Amino acid sequence: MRKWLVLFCLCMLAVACTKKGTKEENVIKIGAAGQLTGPEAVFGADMLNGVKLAVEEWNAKGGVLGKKIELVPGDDQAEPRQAVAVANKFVTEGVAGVVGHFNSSCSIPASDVYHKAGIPQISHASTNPQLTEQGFANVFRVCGRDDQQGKVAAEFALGRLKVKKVAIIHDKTTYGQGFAEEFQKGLGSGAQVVAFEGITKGEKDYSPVVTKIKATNPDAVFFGGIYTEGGLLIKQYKAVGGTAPFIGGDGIMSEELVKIGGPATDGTYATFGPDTKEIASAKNFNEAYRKKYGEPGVYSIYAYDAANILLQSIQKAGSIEGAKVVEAIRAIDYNGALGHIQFNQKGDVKDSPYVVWKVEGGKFKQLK
Ligand code: ABU
Repeated sequence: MRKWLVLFCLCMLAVACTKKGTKEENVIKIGAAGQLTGPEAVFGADMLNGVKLAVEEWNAKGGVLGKKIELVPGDDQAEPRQAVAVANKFVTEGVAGVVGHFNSSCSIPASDVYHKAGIPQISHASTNPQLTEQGFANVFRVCGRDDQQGKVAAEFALGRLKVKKVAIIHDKTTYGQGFAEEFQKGLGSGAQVVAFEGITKGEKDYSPVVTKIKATNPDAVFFGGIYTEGGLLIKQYKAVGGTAPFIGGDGIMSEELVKIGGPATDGTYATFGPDTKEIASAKNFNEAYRKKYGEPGVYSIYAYDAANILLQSIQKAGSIEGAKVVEAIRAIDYNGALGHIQFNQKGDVKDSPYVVWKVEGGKFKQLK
């Protein structure tokens, strides 16, 4: 009797193992990481929907290497510690690669986890130079860098706005402060920096800092940070009688800035990539995305291309083995929604043009 019981248990165990094995062998998992909840969740949804669209398109064509793609979302809540937790969870789940994270302060600590596990990471939006300066062969980004956009913002402030006095505010994050320092570097001796102030993210009342800034009588106010604080700062600065235009970067490029800051945001400038509504290669993406998810956010297309680069590289590598996929990403000559993408030795895109946008009538419009 005992013999039959042992045999029965062994059979049940074998069935359980086969079932698990079958599922794992039939899917390829990829991670999509960003701030899916919290005050910046709009950027997180933009990313997730871009990756979803790419995965749906691949699955509709039969998947990759004959297997369906399973998207594993990871919510880092824009918090570095949570980002590391998400990265460790992805490693445990056996993802073949990761799109994300959004915030540089999340992508950088998470990249250490992916590096140790040999998993490819492609950030769609993290622009702090440090991400790809660590010498990690598995780390890539499809967006530009803050040393590039900081220079463009400074050239615009000096050349177009003819500023002589500039006040700088940042949100003390890896991105916000780093971008502010790159902007200041770009100004050189061309303009006087009359204030350089750090704010605490998440607060609601910035009247002390905007009052201080107004008293310096700047020709422009630069802000390194995200739309959540950007919208409040602009609104509160204008409310105390400030008149200088704000200049920000990709972190404020969301209609949410206008929702938070209201009409005070009209006349605000931001550096970002060229308008994808004007790019022929982005047409199919824009139409497909709109049909499923509504109007794309500015970083949706970057997440879509990052996911496609990852999936195309797995296909090319013929394997989900990290080292082979990384090698395929390094060698890729990709023509996607954003146009042509190739990576340099560091894992940055070879070409990342920045242009200047302006809020006019409540909408961001690319300046000609
Ligand atoms: N690049 C804009 C915001 C994301 C980041 O922290 O880099």
